[in-house]
Amino acid sequence: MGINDPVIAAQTPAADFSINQCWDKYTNDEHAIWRDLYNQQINILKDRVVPEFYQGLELLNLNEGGIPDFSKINEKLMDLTGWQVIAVPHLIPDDVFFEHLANRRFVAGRFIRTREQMDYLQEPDIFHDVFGHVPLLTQPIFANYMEAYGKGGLRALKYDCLKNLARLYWYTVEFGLMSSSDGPKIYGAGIVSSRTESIFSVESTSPNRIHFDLERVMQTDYIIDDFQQVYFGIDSFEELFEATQQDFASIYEFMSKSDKMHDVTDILPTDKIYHKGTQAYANTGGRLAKAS
Ligand code: HBI
Ligand code: FE
Repeated sequence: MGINDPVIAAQTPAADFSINQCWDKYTNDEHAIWRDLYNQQINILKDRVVPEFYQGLELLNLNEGGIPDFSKINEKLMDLTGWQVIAVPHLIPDDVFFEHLANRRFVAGRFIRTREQMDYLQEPDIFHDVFGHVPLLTQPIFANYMEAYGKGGLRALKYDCLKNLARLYWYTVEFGLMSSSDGPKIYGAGIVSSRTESIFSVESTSPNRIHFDLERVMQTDYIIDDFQQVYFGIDSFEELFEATQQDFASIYEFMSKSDKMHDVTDILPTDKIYHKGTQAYANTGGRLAKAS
C-alpha cells in the first residue's frame, strides 16, 4: 500500500502534493509485478478496448517492460498533447486534484500493488493510474476533455456540486464504454486496469448499458467496491468533450436546487438503452459480498 512504500515515506510532499517518482528505487519485484499485470491485461483487453487505448500504449512505449519512468513518458506526452504525469503519495484533496487537471497535469500514485492485491485494491496505484489513465491522454480530444473536467471541478467546488462532478468522472473516465459496430468497447481506466471487470463490463448480461447523458450521469449514484450495475456508453470522445462545452453554471444551479437522484438500477423513460441488465450478479450478492 502507498503508506508502506519507503520511498514515499522518506519524502515531504510539495505544496501541490507532488513527490519525486525516484524511478531507480523500484525493486526487481516491483517491476515484475508491473510486467505481469501488463501482460495479463493486454491479453484480456485485445478486442474489448477502444483502439485509441492501444495507440496510446504504443506512442508512449508502455510496452517496454517494467514500471514506466515518468520523465520518459512526459517527453512524449508533452509533444503529443501537452499533458504531464506527476507522482503523488496518496489520494490528494479535490481542489488540488482539479487544479492539476485544469493545467494538464495528471497525478499518479508512485507505489505498485502487492502480489496479494493483483485483482483488487481500492487506493489507486501506479498500474491503475498509468496503465489505466495515461494512454488516452495521448489522444487530443480526450486530453481536452480531461482539462475541461478539471476546470469544471474547480467551478463545482464553488457551487457545492462536487458530488455531481465526481459521478461524471466515475461514469466516463473511470468506467466509461464506447459503442461500436462490434458492440461496446472499454475506455474507462477503472475497467482497463481490472482483470475481471474488463470482461464483466462488456460481456455480462447483468448490468444495464445506457447511452451517456451528462445530466443523467451527474444524478446517478455509483458503487465503489464492486462491479458497476450500470455503464454509460458514448459514441465518440468528441461527444464527451462536446458535452462539457456548455454552461456548467446553470446545470449546477439547477442541481443544487433539485435533489433528484437515480439509483444504479433505475431505467428512465428518457434513457436510450443498449442493454437492459438482469442484475443477476448483484442480486446474488456480488463479488465482495461473497468474499466477506
Ligand atoms: N487523488 N491521487 C488522487 N487520484 C485521484 O484520482 C483523485 C484524487 N483526489 C480526488 C479525486 N480523485 C476525486 O475528487 C475525483 O475523482 C472526483
Ligand atoms: Fe482512476
